[in-house]
Amino acid sequence: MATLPKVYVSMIADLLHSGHIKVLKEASKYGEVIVGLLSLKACGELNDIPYLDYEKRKEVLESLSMVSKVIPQDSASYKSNLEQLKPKFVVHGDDWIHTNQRKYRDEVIELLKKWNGELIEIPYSSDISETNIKEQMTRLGITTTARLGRLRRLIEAKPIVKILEVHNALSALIAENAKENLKDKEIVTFDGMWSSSLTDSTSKGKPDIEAVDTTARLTTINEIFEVTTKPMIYDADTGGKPEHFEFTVRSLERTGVSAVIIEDKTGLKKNSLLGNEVAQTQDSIENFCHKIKVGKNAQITKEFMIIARIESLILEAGMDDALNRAFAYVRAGADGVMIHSRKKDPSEIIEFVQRFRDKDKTTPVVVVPTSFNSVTTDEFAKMEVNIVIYANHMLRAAYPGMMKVAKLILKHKRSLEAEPYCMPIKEILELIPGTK
Ligand code: SPV
Ligand code: MG
Repeated sequence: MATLPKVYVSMIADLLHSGHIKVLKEASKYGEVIVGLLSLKACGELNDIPYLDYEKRKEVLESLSMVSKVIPQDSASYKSNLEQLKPKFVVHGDDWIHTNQRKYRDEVIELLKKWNGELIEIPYSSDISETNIKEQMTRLGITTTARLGRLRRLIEAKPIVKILEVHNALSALIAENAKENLKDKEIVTFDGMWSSSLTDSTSKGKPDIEAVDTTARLTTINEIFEVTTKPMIYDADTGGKPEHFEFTVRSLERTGVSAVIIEDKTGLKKNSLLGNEVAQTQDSIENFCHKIKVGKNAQITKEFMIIARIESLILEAGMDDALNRAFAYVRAGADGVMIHSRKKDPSEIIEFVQRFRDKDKTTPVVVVPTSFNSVTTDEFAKMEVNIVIYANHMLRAAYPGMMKVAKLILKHKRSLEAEPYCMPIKEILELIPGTK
């Protein structure tokens, strides 16, 4: 019996719908359909993180009669799979001409020429698409567990996870919706949110000394979670006493927070960016490891992350101390380390990450480049940093605008002169969907 020609279809197939079925049905008319199913890493390259893991998506596809085989596609590029299979046909919806996948389409066309293959493009049905379904799901909201687990998937999938500070629901909507179109039709967004002790305290008019209690912090987070879907990393300062930290971990998990960061300081906590200008004490390695272990034992989900923050560089205890602590905290069970610095020059951060990565290739590394702000996210990704947190910028951006307008009203004894610095009333009324 003559063998059928090979037909290659690449898919994420997260939420399978009639658009996918149409492509697969059409593909099966040309021969034996092999689906290249995008791995989590490949999805990350397309900035499209699926809800379902690889095995679940594979199981669904394999049960379809038009699919003869499902193989992994480990990159957004089809090159490796196509060169291996040399299929007669590649079938795709014609929508990719207008998206960030265009460069992969061009590559497919070039590759197919080598063995006289053919690209078949099926008219895309814009009424049903994964993007539309995902947008509708976002509008409906997200469950606690889905939000909680998402951070780990993002770390696995993306070269770098970008996190923005939020201190109330409105700033969180910016983290949720801010979007920038770069060249090559690449669309960049933030991946998640940072509940900062500094900005949550400051927006409540209190100093950053653990004076705002966990209940008040969680009230802010609940308001944020009502209107957003992205995962959150929580700044728990020192984590308090180990006996208290246990309760914090469980409260955060119940709320749907993905990770907590605790810093290895003890006594009255002061903000790190003050460094040794104020009295600050670092905890012993032994005590802090104990706190990490208590937290890990307390957590109920397997996805929740406890990240250990090392203050050695902030407190000028030296690079070797920072590294010793990092390895000790990982051995104690920390799911990641955050290294902090208040120097403008990034060299001590670069050295720490290099020396840490020499010995530990996998534990996620987090940085907060408030001071060393010249380094780009792409550069951090190259250094094998996993998460970058822009820790205070929303609050710092809002305050000068408010102060300027307040002073202009005082100066001119009316608001006319302040108007150019304010958002038009019509726009603020339309800012939040459902206002009208
Ligand atoms: C925060 O945002 O509260 C932080 C980061 O802990 S820093 O202010 O740089 O210490
Ligand atoms: Mg803090």
